[in-house]
Amino acid sequence: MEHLDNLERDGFVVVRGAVDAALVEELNGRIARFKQRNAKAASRNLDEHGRLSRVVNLHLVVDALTRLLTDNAAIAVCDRFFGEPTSLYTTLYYERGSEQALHRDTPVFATTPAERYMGVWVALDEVGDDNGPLMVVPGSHKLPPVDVQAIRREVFGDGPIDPLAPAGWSAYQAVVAAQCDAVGLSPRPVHVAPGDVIIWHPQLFHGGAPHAAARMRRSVVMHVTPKGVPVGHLDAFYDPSTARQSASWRYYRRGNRDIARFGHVDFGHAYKVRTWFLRKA
Ligand SMILES: O=C(O)CCC(=O)C(=O)O
Repeated sequence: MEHLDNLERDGFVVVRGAVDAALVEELNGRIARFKQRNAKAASRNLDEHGRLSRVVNLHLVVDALTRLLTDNAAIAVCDRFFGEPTSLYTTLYYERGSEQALHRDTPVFATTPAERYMGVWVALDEVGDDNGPLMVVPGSHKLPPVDVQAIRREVFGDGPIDPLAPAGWSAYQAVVAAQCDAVGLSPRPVHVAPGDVIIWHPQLFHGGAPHAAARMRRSVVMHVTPKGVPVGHLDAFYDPSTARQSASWRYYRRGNRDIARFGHVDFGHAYKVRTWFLRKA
């Protein structure tokens, strides 16, 4: 499996054309319809060009998006990495570049056991330097272990750990950034065509480049794990003894895959809408 070897070597792999062009077209059409049918709910999330940003779990109301799990040649790489079938935990949909600073996902995808998570990024548009490509730091998944307990003491002292504390997130990312600098690892953009899929290792340092162009950058990130793996946030990351031992959500089935069931769609972490208030597309 050459893709898996590349993933282990570089911390990410690009699987070209893993999703059929016809499926990409269908999904783009369904999402456009979702926006029309839910104009009011979506409106507060749109930018000046009418583009959605960071919509969490859109697949719960645009069911065809689950085909990015069931009809995606790249998922075989995740199955091999996990050594068991890949399930869907959550998704993130963007119509513009995320412009996120370089980071590792592990503080908010703290699985038990560790490293049972992957990011699967599906391009629904052509992405080049002007429309916010994903940035990756090849080799950053192999940096020496970080002293997470030292960061915990510095940020939280003996106090409680807020699962989403910005300081707990950024202190860890700053240490990884310093490690990259120290050994000369630097970010590079990944240019993709519709249907290409980028998979990243749980420890890959990555982010989103600035998006200057008015054109869209439609993409879906699937956060995948094996079925039943609990996923915690900063509290589980900094104090694994508090982590749940099993997932607290149920799953539903699509094709031969399992998908975590949640009750709402989150628009940019600014507001949430219950799925039954949204018109499906
Ligand atoms: O899509 C992007 O620009 C970055 C996505 C990302 O960093 C993430 O989902 O963790």
